[in-house]
Amino acid sequence: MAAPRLYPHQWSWDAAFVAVGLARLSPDRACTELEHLLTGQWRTGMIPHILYSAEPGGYFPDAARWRCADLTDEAPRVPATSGITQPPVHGIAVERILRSPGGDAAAVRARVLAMWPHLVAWHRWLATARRSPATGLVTIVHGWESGMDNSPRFDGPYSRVVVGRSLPAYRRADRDHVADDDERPSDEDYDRYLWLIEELKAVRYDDAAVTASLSFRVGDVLLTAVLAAASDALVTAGAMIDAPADEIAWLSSLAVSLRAAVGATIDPATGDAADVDERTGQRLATETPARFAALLCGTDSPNSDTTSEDALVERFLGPDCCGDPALFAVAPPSTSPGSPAFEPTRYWRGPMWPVVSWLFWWALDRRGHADAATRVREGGLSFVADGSFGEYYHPFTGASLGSADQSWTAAVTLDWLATER
Ligand code: 9WN
Repeated sequence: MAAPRLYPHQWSWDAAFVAVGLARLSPDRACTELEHLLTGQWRTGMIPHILYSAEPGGYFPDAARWRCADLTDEAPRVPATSGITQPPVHGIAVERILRSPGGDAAAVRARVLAMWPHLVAWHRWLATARRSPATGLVTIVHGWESGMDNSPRFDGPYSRVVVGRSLPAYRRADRDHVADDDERPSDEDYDRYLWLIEELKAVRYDDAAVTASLSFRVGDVLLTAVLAAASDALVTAGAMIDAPADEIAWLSSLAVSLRAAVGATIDPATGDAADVDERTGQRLATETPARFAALLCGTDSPNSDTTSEDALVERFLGPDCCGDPALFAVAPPSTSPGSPAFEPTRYWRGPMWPVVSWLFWWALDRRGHADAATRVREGGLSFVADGSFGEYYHPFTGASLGSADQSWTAAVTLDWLATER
């Protein structure tokens, strides 16, 4: 479960982070986490963003709202799933499982080898069904697919989603579990989230129809960078388990082309990467971690002053991001305090999310920026030190917000602490 009360089901990218944390305690349990997630994989290769537990649990939208198995044979009947996806962090988790010392190493390798074809199918689906021919970025068709639901990154695209009158009535369940409504997306946001589900159902989740017709279509630069980084991680993992050479080579070339697509969004004047509205072609520059997407996967851009990796790291740690003097500790806020869109307690519009810090920490460490990585890890640990394992944190006071006992927050804390030792 992503969290016992607010999110009593398995979420896709949460599960990958959970596996990262579990790998430190038990690589076997980490494998079990991912194997369970793969039971929900669609025949197309898509890993859906939610696998519903058999217990209803009170989360909305529930499986009945999606009706996936009724509408398409591509979806499994059991477990019931949602009909959209989430960022592909899983390859990163797999590499870390293989590198973890505990457990029976040969048995873990065998389990990862059994998962391998599913992971390749997953990357292939993203690289084919969801790759924009125009930008080379991975297209998302719902803000939930980014994992950063109401981020200002999507304000423009969501403003172009017109909610139809036929939107069936619904009742939000999320606010039953969160102290303050200001910590969640607005009702207007929810109408659009629910309307997009109706659009998906209308085309029976058919991939081609979805990417041609949905009224929300965004080239997600951060998700694209995650896919590049996860493909690189799978290349390393594949070599450790003797996976088929042609598949390893394909993943390696995929990473190269995704890196180029991320790099192509970079504005040479600022060094910022950006999402792209695939409906209008508009570049969506925002003061969010998306502008540092190239730090996750590296970039081929020329080593000029603004776009070199060192310059990016400096800006990432600087006053417009992790180094804003008002911040409680070093961490990339979900929206920079200097941005007009910043709201300190509202979900992805300002709070600090430990998993996002973890991702940048992981990338900085892997790409040889050891001092920067240490600062981000120490900052992240300062936020989570109260032991509440909040879903997100107030960027100035460090107060825990949203759901408590959030699994992925506990998982990245475990991983950070184990690194210290
Ligand atoms: C919708 C589970 C998920 C995370 C997302 C986060 C939040 C869901 C919601 O919770 O989204 O998927 O209902 O708000 O935004 O990143 O995976 O923790």
